[in-house]
Amino acid sequence: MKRFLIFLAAVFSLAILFAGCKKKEDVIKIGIAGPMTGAQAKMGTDFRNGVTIAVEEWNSKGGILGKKIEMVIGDDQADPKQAVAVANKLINDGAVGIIGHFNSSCSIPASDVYNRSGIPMISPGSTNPQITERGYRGVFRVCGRDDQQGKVAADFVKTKLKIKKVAIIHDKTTYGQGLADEFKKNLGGDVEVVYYGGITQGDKDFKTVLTSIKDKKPEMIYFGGIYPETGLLVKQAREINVAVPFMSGDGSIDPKFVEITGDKAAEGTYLTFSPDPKNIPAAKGFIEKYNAKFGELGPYSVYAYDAINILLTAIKEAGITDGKAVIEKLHSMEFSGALGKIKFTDKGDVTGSPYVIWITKNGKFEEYWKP
Ligand code: ABU
Repeated sequence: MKRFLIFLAAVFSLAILFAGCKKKEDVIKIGIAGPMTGAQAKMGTDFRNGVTIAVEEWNSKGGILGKKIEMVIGDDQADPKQAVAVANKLINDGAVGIIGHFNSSCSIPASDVYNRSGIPMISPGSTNPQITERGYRGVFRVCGRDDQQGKVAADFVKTKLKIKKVAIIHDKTTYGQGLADEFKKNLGGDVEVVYYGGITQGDKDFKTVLTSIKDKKPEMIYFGGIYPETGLLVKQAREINVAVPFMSGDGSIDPKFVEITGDKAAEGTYLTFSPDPKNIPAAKGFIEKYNAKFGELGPYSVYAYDAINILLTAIKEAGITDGKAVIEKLHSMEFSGALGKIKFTDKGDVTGSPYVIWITKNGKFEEYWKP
């Protein structure tokens, strides 16, 4: 009897092991990481929506290497510590590549984990230069960089607006402070910086700092940060009768920014971002699908769509999910996506600087100036 029970236990264990192995081999898992909850959840949701459309397209054609693609979602809550936990979990769950993260302060520590594990990461929206300046062969992004973005913003302020006095605020994050510093550096000696200082992400009342800025009489207020704080800053500035224009970067160009400011306060705000994908013929099909399934396109939805398509194309062309092979394929291939042609530099950046100036008009965003 005892022997029979041991035999049964062995058969049972083998069956479980076999089922587990079989399940792993049935699908190709891709990690999708970003802020899925919290104040910046809109950006993570935009990523997930863009990726969902691509995965459905691939799976409807049979998947890849004979297997279906499965998304594994990682919610980093825009928190660097949580991003590291998410990175470890995605790897343990068997992800062979990562689309994410959104916040540079999350992408940087998470990429240490992916780099150690030898799996590729493509960020759709992390713009801090350090993402790709640390020599990690498997770290890529499909967006631009803040040294490019900050320069375009400063050139616009100097040459188009001809502004002579600015106040600069940042949110003390890798992205926000980094972008504010690039903007300030590129102003050179032509523009006087009458105020420079940080606020804290998550705070709700900025009237003290805005009152101090008001006294210094800047002609413009620049903010390096993300839309939840941008919206509150603009709204509260108008409430204390600060009427000068605001300017910010790609982290603020979201309908949520206008929604937070309420009514007309956001009008005339300048933002740096890449050109409108609605004017790119190759993006038309994706945008139509996105509108039908999820509603209004998010700023980084199309970037997430192209990022996963690039990753899956590299896996397909490599003929294997092995990280090293896929990373080398990503470096050598040229991809035609919704945003047009994408080729990575040796560092993992896209070639060229994509930034233009947008303006907020009638509660929407429109392209305004090209460098
Ligand atoms: N680039 C927009 C904000 C995300 C980040 O780089 O932190």
